[in-house]
Parts: sequence; C-alpha cells; structure tokens
Amino acid sequence: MSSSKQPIPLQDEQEAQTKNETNPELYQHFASLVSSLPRSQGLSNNEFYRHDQGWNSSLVPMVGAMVADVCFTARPSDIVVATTPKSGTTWLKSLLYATVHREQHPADAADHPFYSFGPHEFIKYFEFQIYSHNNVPNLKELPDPRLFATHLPFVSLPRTVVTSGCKIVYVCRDPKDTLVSMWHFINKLRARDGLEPLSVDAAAEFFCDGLSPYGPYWDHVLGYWQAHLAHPERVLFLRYEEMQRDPAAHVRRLAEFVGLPFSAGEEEKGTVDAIVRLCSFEHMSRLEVTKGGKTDNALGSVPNSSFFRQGTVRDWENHLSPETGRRIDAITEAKFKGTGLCII
Ligand code: PPS
Repeated sequence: MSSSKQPIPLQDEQEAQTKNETNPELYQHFASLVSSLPRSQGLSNNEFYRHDQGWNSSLVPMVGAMVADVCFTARPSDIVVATTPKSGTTWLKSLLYATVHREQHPADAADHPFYSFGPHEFIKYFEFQIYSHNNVPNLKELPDPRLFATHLPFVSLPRTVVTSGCKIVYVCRDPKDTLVSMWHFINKLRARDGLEPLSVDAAAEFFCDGLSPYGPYWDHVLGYWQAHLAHPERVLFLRYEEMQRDPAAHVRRLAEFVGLPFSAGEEEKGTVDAIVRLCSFEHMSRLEVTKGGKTDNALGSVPNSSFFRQGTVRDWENHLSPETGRRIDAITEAKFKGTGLCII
C-alpha cells in the first residue's frame, strides 16, 4: 500500500509541489502543427483536427498530447487510467484513488478527500489538465505511485508510458451507451458556449464516422485491447457493464493488478465494500462537491455534476432508434471480428 504522503490535491499545493514551469514556444510550435492538420465538424463543441496517428480531437488536447509526448517521463511505478470519454472514467479514477490511498484515507472516513474535491482533481489528465496553459510541470517530486489519466489512444500515449512498463488501467463501455452519454455531455458544453444542441441523429452520424472525441471509438478500444493481449500484466482491460454487475470483484482485481491486494484483515473489516460504497454513483452524485463544484481544465470550467447523469446500462434504448442501435452493433461486430473482443 502507498506509504507515501500523497497530498490531497489542493490546486495550489500541487502546483507548488510540481514547480510549474512554462514553455509557451513549445505549445505554440505544436499549436501551429495541429492547425495545419485536416479539420472537420464532429461530436463536439469545437472543430476537430485529425492527428497523423488517425484520431480526432479539438486543438487544445491534441497540443497537450504532443507536449506530454516530449516532456513526460514515466516511471515503472506509475499507474495510468486510460479511457475513451464517457466509458466510466470518473468511476474508475475514484476506485483507483480510493484503493491506492486506502491506508492514508480510509474509504469510510468522514473527512475523505472525495468530500472536498471534484473527482477529476485526484487523477489528472495529461492532455488537458497537466500539459495545458503552457505548463510543463516538474512531476519528479510527486511520490510513488503517481496516478495519471488520459483519453489518448494507445498509439499516441506519451512514449515513455509505453517504454517504462508502467501500468495502464483501461475501461470500455458499450458504444451505444458511450455515444448517448457523450451526446448529453457535449450538448451541455454547447449550451455553455452558446451553440445549438446536436440532435441525437447527428451525434450518431458523427460517432459512426469516427468523429467523436479521440475517436474512432473502435480504434481506441482495439488499441488497448491489443496492448492488453500483448502485455496483460501491464494493461488491465475492464468493461463498464461488468463493473456494474460486480463492483467489489473489480476493486479486488484493480488492487491486485496495481500490486496492492487486500489483506485478510481488510477483507474482514469490509474495506472493499467501503470503497465500492464511497465510489458508487448514488453516493458520489449526491455529494455537495458534485452538486455545487466545478472542475477547470484547458477546455473550460465544467460543473462536476455533468460527470454524473444516470450511471446505468442500456440507457441508449431511450434515445437511439433500433436502426441506429443495429447500425452501431454492425460496425462493432465488423471492427472487432477476429480480435477476441466482445463488448456488446
Ligand atoms: S468523462 O468525462 O470521460 O470523465 O466521463 P466518464 O466518467 O468516462 O463517463 C461518464 C459516465 O459514467 C457515469 N458515471 C458512473 N457510473 C457508475 N458509477 C459511478 N460512480 C459513475 N460516475 C459517473 C456517468 O453517469 C456517465 O454515464 P451516463 O450514461 O451519461 O449516465
């Protein structure tokens, strides 16, 4: 278990600890490069650019990804939460943080840091929290195990994440539920930015064309699936629907994977169940910090409540037509055929 004193993630404390430096020239260099890439509309509140490695995103996170690639130095002890957006990131981050820091912050403690900070303050994204606003932070002082997050496809991870042999935890979700969750979220951002909402049909069209954040969705999932097949000890591959069915089993898997299995004493004390309860949708979505707090990142300020909507499986049936559902299933079957991957 982590014996180090990872501070609770007060923005100021962390900034002081990471001795922020800036490099506007580097950011400008990559911004010019991204600006020269093919661009299009997509399932977004911003224009998409197409990265050379085949994925789409708005400019800011793509620049952040490029800065991370050249500036981030991974350690074998690092743990990276990787996801395609809206597939269970917030939940997985919470479970991982609560598991890794369970000694310092017991899940049933009344002063657990989850009561004070939004869920995305604990494990930050490379591409729009850590490497943003011209920052090139010195992350060397952060105690092990350092926890990071990303929505980047495997092919574009900061290169030392792959070469260091650090651990990656990936979660995927039925693409239809992922799409519906994304559509709701993007429309909130569009309303914030004074843009018209996207219809669900337009959103589905973009999604099927690969024009979703960090999409094509299918390439994203396959990239991590193949990495998991090649290195199961380094890449844990989880499914949102299976986590819903048995969250406690997944917390145990997660703990074992990161080398912090629960002891018999912890099992007896109910530590696993306490973590499951702490991180459950029902609990997290009702916290004051969720209802009233915001998370600032390079894409703007986002209410914490927007990371919690329904937290259920098959909500797509309430929004997508059966034809759209079949169309997405057909793409999924075709793309995953012969890979051993089944997620619907
Ligand atoms: S993000 O923006 O990429 O971080 O979003 P992400 O967290 O990946 O996905 C948001 C969806 O996950 C649901 N959610 C949860 N499900 C179960 N348990 C917990 N604790 C939890 N927290 C968030 C959230 O409601 C979004 O799904 P939908 O279908 O929109 O409800």
